[in-house]
Amino acid sequence: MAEVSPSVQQHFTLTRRYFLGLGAAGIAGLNASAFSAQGDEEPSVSFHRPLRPELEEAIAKLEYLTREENFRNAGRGTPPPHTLPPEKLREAGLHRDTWQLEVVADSGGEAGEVAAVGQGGAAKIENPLSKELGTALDFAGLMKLAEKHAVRFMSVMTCTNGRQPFGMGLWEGVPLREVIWLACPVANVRRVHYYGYHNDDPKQKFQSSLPMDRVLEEPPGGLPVILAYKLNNEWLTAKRGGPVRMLVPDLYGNKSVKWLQKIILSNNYHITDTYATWNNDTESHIKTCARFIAVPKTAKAGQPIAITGVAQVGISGLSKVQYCLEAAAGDKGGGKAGRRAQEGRDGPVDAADTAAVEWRDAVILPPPEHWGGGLPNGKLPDVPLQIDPKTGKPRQWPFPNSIVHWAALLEGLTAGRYEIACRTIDARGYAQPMPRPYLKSGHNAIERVPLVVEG
Ligand SMILES: Nc1nc2c(c(=O)[nH]1)N[C@H]1C(S)=C(S)[C@@H](COP(=O)(O)O)O[C@H]1N2
Ligand SMILES: [Mo]
Repeated sequence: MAEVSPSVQQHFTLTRRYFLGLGAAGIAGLNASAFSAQGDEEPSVSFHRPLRPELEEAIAKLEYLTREENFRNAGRGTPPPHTLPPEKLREAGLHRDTWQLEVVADSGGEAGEVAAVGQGGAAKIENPLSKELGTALDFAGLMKLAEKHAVRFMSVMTCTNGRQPFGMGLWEGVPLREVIWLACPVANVRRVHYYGYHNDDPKQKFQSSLPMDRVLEEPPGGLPVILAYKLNNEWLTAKRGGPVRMLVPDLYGNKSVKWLQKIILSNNYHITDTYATWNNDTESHIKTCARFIAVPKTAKAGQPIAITGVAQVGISGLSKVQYCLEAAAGDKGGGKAGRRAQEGRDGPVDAADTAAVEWRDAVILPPPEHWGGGLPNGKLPDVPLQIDPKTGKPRQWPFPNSIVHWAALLEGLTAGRYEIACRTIDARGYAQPMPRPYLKSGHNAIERVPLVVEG
């Protein structure tokens, strides 16, 4: 029986149509000779044969969007703010009825160690949104902006130091720039610094920052930085950083500050991120990398083995997911693929490490018809930015800063102890962990798992 890692409890039965939609190209890579014709529903793309039941069963356990309760959680604090009892949450402004957001100019030092820097002097803004002045933005004010500016998009939440993505969300929010324009910045704003509720204890502050430019405009095809208030079309829970969190779609999770309450516009161009002081490269774009979801620990010789996984699709896209099977180290002296990364050595994989290994292509699953995430009937609301409203289909697949699932069927294995490794090839042709193998800018070491085939 396939073992599902505890992080991936995203089980549901996909429609038959979804399997049929997998397409002939994928099946060819899965030893088509074993497939027999059947099927009673019109496939959505050209397709000859249904999948082998072993693979169909494994794929049926994958759900594209992560349910709120299945996200991995990161949110520091003593106590972590989401654990406060309801009345304390209200008091702390962590309820839609009491939430307030301040957008102020750097008064010197608040945005970080370094106060306003540069010849121009301190940032100037004409209409600070502050509690003191009674001008802070409340939730009703945010909803007013939302009437005109709300956007939805799908984006992966992933931690610099995480081995697996934390979750794939459909987020709704107001572009941060709309809120910043309310404050009328007029001069000397180079960086936007922000933090969330931290039990009113400066030592617990979790702060992040972005260049003003990134906030005001994204590259063509890019997604805006938003103040997110919904996940999977439901109000953002306290656990996910509600009522409002920052959501930065192309960087690692540490930029997406939860329980957001304060934004400081500043001439301080330095990175003031808490995460940077913890030995992380906080400016790193999300990397492309493959991870296993379900691989059996043991199997019988001759029995087809379905394996599934997830690929995190970073800024450089995805062209392939590959796997390789080697005799376990110590058995026949194999086990070279990604060994270096596995050993925690932080750097490029030697060509010699992977050349000896035969990498095979896995099937990358197509866009689902049932998107999961607890959406009623798995239907997306109108209309996430990555979806073409005319066709209802993704404009691109997979899209950057997302995930995609993959699957493969291993056949004809003889008894022995094996190791399976997986990797991505990004859209530029770089094999994981290249071109950015250093872990402190995002964990992308090659994953390997053992498999015992019994005679
Ligand atoms: N206020 C606050 N926001 C935070 C954090 C935190 O500790 N405090 N952790 C960050 C990090 S490091 C990550 S990876 C993401 C995780 O988001 P999630 O808990 O919704 O999965 O939240 C980010 N936002
Ligand atoms: Mo993180």
